[in-house]
Amino acid sequence: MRRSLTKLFSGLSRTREAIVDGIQRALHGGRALDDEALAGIEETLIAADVGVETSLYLVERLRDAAREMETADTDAIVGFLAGEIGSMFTAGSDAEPERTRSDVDPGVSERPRVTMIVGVNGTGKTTTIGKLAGLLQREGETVLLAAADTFRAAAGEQLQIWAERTGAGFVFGQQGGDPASVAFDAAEAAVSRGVDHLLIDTAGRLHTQKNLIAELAKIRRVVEKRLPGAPDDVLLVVDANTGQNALSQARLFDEAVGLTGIVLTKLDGTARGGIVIAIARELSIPVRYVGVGEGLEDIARFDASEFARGLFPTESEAS
Ligand SMILES: Nc1nc2c(ncn2[C@@H]2O[C@H](COP(=O)(O)OP(=O)(O)O)[C@@H](O)[C@H]2O)c(=O)[nH]1
Ligand SMILES: [Mg+2]
Repeated sequence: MRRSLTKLFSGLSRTREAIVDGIQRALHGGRALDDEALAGIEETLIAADVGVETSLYLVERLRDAAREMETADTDAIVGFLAGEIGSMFTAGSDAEPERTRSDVDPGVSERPRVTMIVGVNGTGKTTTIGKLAGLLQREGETVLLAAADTFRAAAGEQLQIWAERTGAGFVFGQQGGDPASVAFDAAEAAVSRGVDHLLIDTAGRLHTQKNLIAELAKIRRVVEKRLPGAPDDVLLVVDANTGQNALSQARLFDEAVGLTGIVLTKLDGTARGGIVIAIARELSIPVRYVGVGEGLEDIARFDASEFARGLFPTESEAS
C-alpha cells in the first residue's frame, strides 16, 4: 500500500471495524437484506457519525441495489457502500473546487503562502501545525511558524518545540500579548527571510466566544494588510470525536473568518470517522488533511478515493 494510504487505513481501523461488525450483526444468520437488516445497517452508519440524512440516503441506495445483488453478504454490501461513498465525494469536489486564492492570484508565488489555523481548544491546532511544518519541509519547502495563541500559557513553548523538531523558523508571542501584532511581525519576518510558508497558530478559547471571533478576524485583517491576498488558507481543525457538533463548529467559523478547508484530527482514536462523509455531504468546505496520531508524521493529505478505500478496502489492498 502507498504510505499515505497505510496511514489512513490504520487511522480508520476503529471506524471500519465498527461499521463492518454492525453490518455483520444486521445480517446475522445470513438473513436477507430485508427491512430489519437495512434498519440495522442504518443504525450502524449513524453510530459511526455518517450523519442521519446521509445514512438514510445510503440505505435507500442499498435497498434499490439489493434487488439486483445475487448475494447480500457483508463483502457485497461493504463493496457497494464504498462505491457510493467514493462517488459522493467526487460529486462534492466537482461542485466545489478548492477555495484557495493562489490559484487565481499569480502574485502569490512571490510571497510566502500564508495559512491560518483556527478551531476550538484542544482539537489539535498546535500539533497540526507541527506536523504540517514537517510535511512541507520534507517536500523541500521552507516554513515559519507564528505563535499567535497568546492566551493559553505555554502555547508558545509548545509551538517552539515543534519548530525545533522540524527545523522550521519561529516567531514568538508573549503570553497576554496582542496576537494580531504577532501575526504582523511574523508576516514581516516571512517576507524578509524569504520562506515559502507561514503557518499561524491561534487561540481556541478566550473570555468569550465573541472575543475569540473578533480576535481571529483582526489577525486575518492584519495579515492581509501586510500581504495582500493573504491568508491563502484558513483551516479549521476539528476533533473527529466531536461528532455532529463538528458541522456546527464549521458553520460558525466559516461565517466568522471564512474557511478554505478542514483538518480532521484524532481519526486514529475514534470509531466515528464517518463524520468525514457527513462533512463532505453537508458542507461545501473540503477536508484537506487528516490527523492520525500524535507523532510528527501522523498527518495525511486528504484524498476522497483513498478515504473510501481506507474505510472499505478490497481484500488485496488490506493485505
Ligand atoms: N491521537 C491523536 N491525538 C492528537 C492528534 N492531534 C492532536 N492530538 C493531541 O490532542 C491534544 C491537544 O492538541 P493541541 O495541538 O495542543 O490542541 P490545540 O489546543 O488545538 O492547539 C494533544 O495531546 C495532542 O497530542 C491526532 O491526530 N491524534
Ligand atoms: Mg494550541
